Amino acid sequence: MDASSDEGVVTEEVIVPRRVGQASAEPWDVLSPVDIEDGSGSAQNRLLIKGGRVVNDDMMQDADVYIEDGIIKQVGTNLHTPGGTRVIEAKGHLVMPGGIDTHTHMQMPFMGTQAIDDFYTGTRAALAGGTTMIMDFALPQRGESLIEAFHRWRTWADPKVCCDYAIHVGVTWWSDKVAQEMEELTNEQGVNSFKMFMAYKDTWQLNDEELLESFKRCKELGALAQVHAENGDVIKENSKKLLELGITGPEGHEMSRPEEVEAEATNRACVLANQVGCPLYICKITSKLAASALGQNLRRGTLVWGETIAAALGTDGSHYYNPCWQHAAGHIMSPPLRNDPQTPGFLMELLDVGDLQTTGTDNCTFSAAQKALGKDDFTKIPNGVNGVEDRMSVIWEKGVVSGKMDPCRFVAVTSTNAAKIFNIYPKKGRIAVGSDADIVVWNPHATRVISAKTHHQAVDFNIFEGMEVHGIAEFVVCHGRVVVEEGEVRAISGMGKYVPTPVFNPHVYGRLEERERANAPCKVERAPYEGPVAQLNGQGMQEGGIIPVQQETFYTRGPTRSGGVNLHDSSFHVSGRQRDDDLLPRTSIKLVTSPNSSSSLLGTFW
Ligand code: URQ
Ligand code: ZN
Repeated sequence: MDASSDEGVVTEEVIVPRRVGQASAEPWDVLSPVDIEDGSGSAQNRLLIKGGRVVNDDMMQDADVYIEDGIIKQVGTNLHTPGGTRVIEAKGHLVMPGGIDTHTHMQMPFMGTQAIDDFYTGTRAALAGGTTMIMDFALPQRGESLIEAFHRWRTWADPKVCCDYAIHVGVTWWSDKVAQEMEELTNEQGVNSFKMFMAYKDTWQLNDEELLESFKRCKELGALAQVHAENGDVIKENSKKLLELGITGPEGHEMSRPEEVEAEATNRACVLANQVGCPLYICKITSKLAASALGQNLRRGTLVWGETIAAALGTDGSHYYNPCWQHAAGHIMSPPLRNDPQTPGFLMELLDVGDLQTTGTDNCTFSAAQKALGKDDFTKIPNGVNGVEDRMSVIWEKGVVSGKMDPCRFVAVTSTNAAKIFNIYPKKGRIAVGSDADIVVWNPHATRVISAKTHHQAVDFNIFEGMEVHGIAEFVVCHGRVVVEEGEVRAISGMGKYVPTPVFNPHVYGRLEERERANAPCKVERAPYEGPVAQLNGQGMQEGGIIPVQQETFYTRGPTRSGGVNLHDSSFHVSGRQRDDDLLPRTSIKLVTSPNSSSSLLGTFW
């Protein structure tokens, strides 16, 4: 769809990336930035996307977009562009900010193996589907330095990524060292979000006290606290029970962690975060109950944001009951897909109305052979599924084509909201002058059938297998460079850059200060208490449950000269207590009269 621009004939410059010394580039071939910059491939830095409809989260307009040196320079009509500008004809297409996938795990070591999509295949597939940025996780093992984990992930990603990326860091254990490293990561490495796990008992799970400490630390640092919200203790208990019943198949996975196990943790995380005034982000909500729990907290004023994922929007947990073990195991992820066919539509509607704000994929792929590590025990099936390539199309199909949301809302939930929440807006997430030229030219009417046979991911399984979807990324521009052209992916390994995410995001922290001022607790001024005070026996307890009464509370007059009780003193107190309450109850009372009395009342009451 190349064409000359109206402003006169523009020599068309077509790029055919070639590896130095190779006759032609294989479609899967990659170029390093050096190949491009040393003149072997022509560096295209002027691009005009013409005739399309620009869609941002807040508006749509028919406009052209001019790009130079990776940045959007002009948006409008009748633009003046310099000679040598490449033109992409976008008539009948939507020109949208490239997708931002808030939740991926490329090449992650997990459950004894390693996710099979790495930072190259994973980001190349992302671009193929219209996603131009991913947010991955550096997850230290318990006891490991967070900073070392962060740098390890950087060394994995930087040479391979074909698109930009950010990193959330896992707080998988707690100590003063962790607290100190969190500060270094925010101050020096551009990390503004930390993830705590409420599941994965005995590995990454934090208890409530550790969650509170990590939330307080996030707040001190101006960072966003993320949680994986499932009750890991219940999951461990249920898993043991199910295995003892001989339920070892993938169906046991969802049985072990029903919706209420996700909802309980979601609510608990909201309450804990709210009690310490920490902004909270709930990752990958997959159930109605958890989404409803988040919504209730949201409406009580809790600062909480919710993410769901392509898998939960596009399919459901019925697959766990498929008689084919591999098919069922291929859908294993946590929290699991739900066996309620209404769930995908329910979650999509919450995205539209704003109870949920972002969409990730939790892309963490394992081949059939890797999944078979759990062939005899569902707790050993590596958790994780695909999504990074198909997220945009699945949400377009299930969200826009279904009439649940309009294209502006689609842009919000696939790109802009993520940029705002993670404080990289409008650098990312918008078609505007000055924003990064990460753009997708979207054909809303074209269709494709999703299949592992044709997808760009390395994994041999696709949870959306056979699904026909509308919405195709005809062109994808990343860093101002055309990396997808009519379905042809021209990924450039290492072209992506790490994107620092700054702390104290006004979108997240902007209202916290005022809110805390408005809700600050204040003491009540009152006269000091003058009444009786119990005595403690040193261990903080009342001795034997008997409350020793301060003698002076009953006797306002001192003892008589002989040391006896002054009979003018009262024997009971206004509090209702009696003088002898502290004495053990007696079985009988022996009346003793003075020696010289002859009262017939001598005897015994009981
Ligand atoms: O739980 C996660 O976020 C990681 C460990 C991948 N596994 C998964 O099922 N999502
Ligand atoms: Zn995850």
